[in-house]
Amino acid sequence: MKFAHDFLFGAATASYQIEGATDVDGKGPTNWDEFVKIPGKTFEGTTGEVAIDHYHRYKEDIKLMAEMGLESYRFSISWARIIPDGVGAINPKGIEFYNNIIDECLKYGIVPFVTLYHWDLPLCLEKDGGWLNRKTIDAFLNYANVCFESFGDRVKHFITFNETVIFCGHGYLAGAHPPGIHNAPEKYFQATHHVFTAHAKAVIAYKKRKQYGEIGLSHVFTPAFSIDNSEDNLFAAMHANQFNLNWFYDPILKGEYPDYVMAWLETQGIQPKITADDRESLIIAAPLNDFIGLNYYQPMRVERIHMPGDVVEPTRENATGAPGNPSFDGVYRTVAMDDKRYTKWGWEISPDGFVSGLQLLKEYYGDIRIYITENGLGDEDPIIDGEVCDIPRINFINDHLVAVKKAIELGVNVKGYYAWSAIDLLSWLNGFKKQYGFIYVDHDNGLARKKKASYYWYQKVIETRGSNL
Ligand code: BGP
Repeated sequence: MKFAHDFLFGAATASYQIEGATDVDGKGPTNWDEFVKIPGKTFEGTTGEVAIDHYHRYKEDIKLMAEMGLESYRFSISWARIIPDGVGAINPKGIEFYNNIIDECLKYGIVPFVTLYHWDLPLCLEKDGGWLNRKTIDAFLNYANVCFESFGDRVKHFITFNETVIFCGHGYLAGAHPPGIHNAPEKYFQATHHVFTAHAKAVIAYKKRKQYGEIGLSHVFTPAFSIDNSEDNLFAAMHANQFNLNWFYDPILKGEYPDYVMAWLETQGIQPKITADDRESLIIAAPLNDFIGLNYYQPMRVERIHMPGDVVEPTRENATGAPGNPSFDGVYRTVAMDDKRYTKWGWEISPDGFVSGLQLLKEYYGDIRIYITENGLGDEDPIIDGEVCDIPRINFINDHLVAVKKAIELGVNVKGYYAWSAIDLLSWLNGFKKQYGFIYVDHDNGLARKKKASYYWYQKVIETRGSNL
């Protein structure tokens, strides 16, 4: 089977992870610019100050993407480049930079797929309470409107937020992302609610403009499966999916929160405060969402435990949920299983889990349009005779594209696939040690770019619309 002609083959990045130039041309500071200064937070103390200097090399990078045949490029806008203090004046240089990126993509026929919020919050807003402060909802709506106004004539695909569970979970439960707060479930749920409300308001505002594009949000997709058929562990998987899937998709797609999670929050006395206006926004926005983006890296294998609620701060190596950690409420724990394969960072490699997860999602939410907005292998790529031989990445993406094909055949409405990442970039907590790209960046040689084996392979996949998989 070939992928349909309107299926987009893409690749993704995020502003903080590639741009550098953190205080250039009027950009304001962000929560991440500040957070990485705290000793021990990132591998070898890496920061985004230079990252891979995409700010100055975007033409070279987009040219390489075009040569690879990329049909669509997912990138994010740094809020603080556009509105340096989060709420005040617009920085024309910031608008100009993203206009240049968009125009450069269009020059090659690459469809720009824009994320408005990929975790870098203007520092002033973070200092003012960040996502716990309701004012951030209005600030986001204002920022989103500036983006729609400035770029919406050429950008027809907008993602409001990237992975709420990660920036809120790591921000308020694990303390591994800004604002670095540990084990505060009440704050975590309140912050997620503010994000969903901000999303809903932005969706409504976008649709009012009649720019005739599509809008949705991306979530990290970690479907939970029980390690066996015991009643206890099946309960653990159900519970994990309620908290990690339904809590994040129900308010977006149904306009209401899952009863199961709400009832649990009530027993703990930590339900988020929801105003009548929030509720109304969620209800109005729900049917207006055009798609959901899924970032799939791995599923979760879970077993039931009975512990007092607490979260262990994850190590950098398993920061995004590799096995070993109890859930914040002490109800289940993620488990590494002998018969599964894992990456060097302990993330399970499971194309089958991808297909089953997509089927589960279809059961919950029907035919909603889906883009796979991230999927890829973090590795230390081998260099042999000067060539980057990232064969494990080729195998990984191959198997996951085959899984997408299977899911489509099973009736799941997947319209595009974005590999993470287009080019090697800064991993939030793992520095440059962990690579994901089709394009290698040589940090010992002035950040020179080089095509990897996977670059030529993906080029072929796109050229043949996946018929060689
Ligand atoms: C996702 C993020 C990306 C990227 C990716 C890989 O959660 O949206 O920005 O970082 O994970 O994560 P890591 O760099 O931790 O391996």
